[in-house]
Amino acid sequence: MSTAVADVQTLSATQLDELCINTVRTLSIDAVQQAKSGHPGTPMALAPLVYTIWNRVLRFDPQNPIWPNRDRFVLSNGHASMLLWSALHLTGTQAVNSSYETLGQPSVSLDDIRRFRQLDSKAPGHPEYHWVSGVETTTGPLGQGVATSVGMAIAEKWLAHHFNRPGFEIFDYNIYAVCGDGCLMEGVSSEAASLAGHLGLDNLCWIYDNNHITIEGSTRLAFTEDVETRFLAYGWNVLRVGNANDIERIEHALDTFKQTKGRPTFIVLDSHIGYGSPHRQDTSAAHGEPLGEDEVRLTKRSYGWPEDAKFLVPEGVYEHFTEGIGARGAEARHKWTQLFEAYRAQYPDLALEVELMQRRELPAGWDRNLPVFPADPKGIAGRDASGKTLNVLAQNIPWFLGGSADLGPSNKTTLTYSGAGDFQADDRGGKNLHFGIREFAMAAIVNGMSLSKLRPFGATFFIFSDYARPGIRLSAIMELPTLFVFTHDAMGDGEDGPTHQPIEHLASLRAIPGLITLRPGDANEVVEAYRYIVQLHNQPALLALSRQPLPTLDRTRYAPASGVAKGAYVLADCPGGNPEVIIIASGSEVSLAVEAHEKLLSEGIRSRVVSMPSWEIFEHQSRAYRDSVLPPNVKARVAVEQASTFGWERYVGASGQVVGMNTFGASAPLKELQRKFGFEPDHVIAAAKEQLANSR
Ligand SMILES: Cc1ncc(C[n+]2csc(CCOP(=O)(O)OP(=O)(O)O)c2C)c(N)n1
Ligand SMILES: [Mg+2]
Repeated sequence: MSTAVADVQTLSATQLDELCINTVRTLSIDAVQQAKSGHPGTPMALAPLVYTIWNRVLRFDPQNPIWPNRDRFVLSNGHASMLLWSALHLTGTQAVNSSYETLGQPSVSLDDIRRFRQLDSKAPGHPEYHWVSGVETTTGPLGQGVATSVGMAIAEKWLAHHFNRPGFEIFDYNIYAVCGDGCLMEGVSSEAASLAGHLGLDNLCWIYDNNHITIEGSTRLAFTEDVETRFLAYGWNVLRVGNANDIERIEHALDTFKQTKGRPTFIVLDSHIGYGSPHRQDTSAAHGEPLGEDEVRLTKRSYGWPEDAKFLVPEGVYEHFTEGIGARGAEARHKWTQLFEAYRAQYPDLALEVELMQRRELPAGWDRNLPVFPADPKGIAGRDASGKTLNVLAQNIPWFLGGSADLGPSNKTTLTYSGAGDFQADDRGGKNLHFGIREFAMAAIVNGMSLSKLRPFGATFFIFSDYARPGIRLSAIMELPTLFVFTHDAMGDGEDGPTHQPIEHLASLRAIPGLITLRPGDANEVVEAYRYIVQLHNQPALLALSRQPLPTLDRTRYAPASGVAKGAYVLADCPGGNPEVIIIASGSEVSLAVEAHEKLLSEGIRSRVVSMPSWEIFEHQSRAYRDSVLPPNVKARVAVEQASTFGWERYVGASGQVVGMNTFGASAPLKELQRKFGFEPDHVIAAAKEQLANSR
């Protein structure tokens, strides 16, 4: 019997389940067919899983998809996005705007699904946080979704420890992440799974779509390891459901997850990609192309679905979701809201914290006791100034926390104040995270923590930003206020040699849209950089900090470091302020520029030094301001930065000069490297004079 056309009243509970599942399948098939692009096979296979999680298990209120204690659902195999669009649509999940208000309109309408993968549709190719309400994280780059889910699980544990009180389980949610072969082949999922096992994150459940198929064909081509044993070795509880259509078994496995304490759960789900398609099932052809009109009909016939119906949501389907997740979610949220009101009465300060966090606001006094560094020619390293600042911020902002990928003592990111603690299985309140030597997972985990409204930071050497880069990129796409603290920003660790000396990193990270890069020039610029970063709501930021001491500039003589908030500012100028040559510098080269400048001034040359810690912030300023810092008529310009020269033409112009790097570095003491590569006052002075001569 065709369940789609039957009178809904006559359907058994099982038939109703099947009707909903086949609705997800056929919506996915139709959307891909209409778009002439997309991935139908996995939604066809995983519709029962997604149905079970959403309609039977997830504590999620479609009326308020940002309720803080909701369970999180992550679709790490983001190419199967039609699963998510179907779930959000059929549950009637509401859209929320950037002011956290529900808009009284669906997050994903049937029309959006009809316009799958088209411009402005709320059903884009892959799940996009920020663009579609109810999407918990952007996915598509395989492996990152599951890695991000580990950050969400860490966050939940921290939040529960920090906020829960006897009788007040304010945070007790779970995280469900679905992934495929691709996610598990990617190294980042191994990094993250290893850490999740170590940390005993029993609020985390990954469901692995074990379909033996990837794009090139069978997993026999390249993926024959024993995945289950691998996860057992990581310390996970491993379960198996041998039939992806058996929703009772799926529910049972999810139930077992909820009972499991002390370790995360990994459910292997054996499935058939393209389930129900007579000619495509179990083939890689089902992965990433439309079935074709004929096959669509045959497939619908196999489901007992009307063959000509398109985008059909049969009577009874919306209602069934309303009775399932709708009722369960509303009740859970209602109970929580009541609990939270009682909590507010008893713990007003904590309740206020919860609310501030949700809107990404800062607590009063967040900037008290920020250090001010006195002028000092010997100075202090960027990383040391950073460590002092981080320790103040972490005390002022309870939910500001983070750690390093095993370089804490070098990055100076360890929070050392009394009570800071280490986040571990036996201390969920610790504010020092130990990511281990797993930079990519660290970045994804930082994203997951930020998605959970914490203010996390992750740290490593700047050179290894390459290892974290895909996570940083997703941070920027998702517009998350994450923070990456990268030290050893140039050739400061000279003897380590070219493998440890960043060259192209600044240029390449400056190219990521929305990411704020900051390379402060002295200790007070470090503090001001933090002051700026902490106030960001929707942009990730990256600090490139020196390993070696930098002179702390005398701010009674030079402009105040608060200029950092403008990205670039006139640090030192000629009397009268009408320069004939401008030296632009960042980081460790700022004091070098000042030294050159003083010499030029003493020779009667009207020079100006612009400290430019951040291109991106500078670009946000008005043209009038930018022109006041870099007057267009002054063509004689020199940029000094111990990094790739790539891109500096933007500020020095076609005729300007860049004292930078065009090769890799070398292994030698810093002083020798500075001489070899021209980072000395005489070289900068010569460049400035050459510029002047050419411009006259
Ligand atoms: C990091 C990354 N590499 C490559 C791709 C391109 N890609 C998308 S899906 C896919 C195959 C994934 O296979 P699997 O996870 O088994 O998904 P299934 O076909 O079973 O749904 C590939 C290679 C990607 N999205 N992300
Ligand atoms: Mg697969």
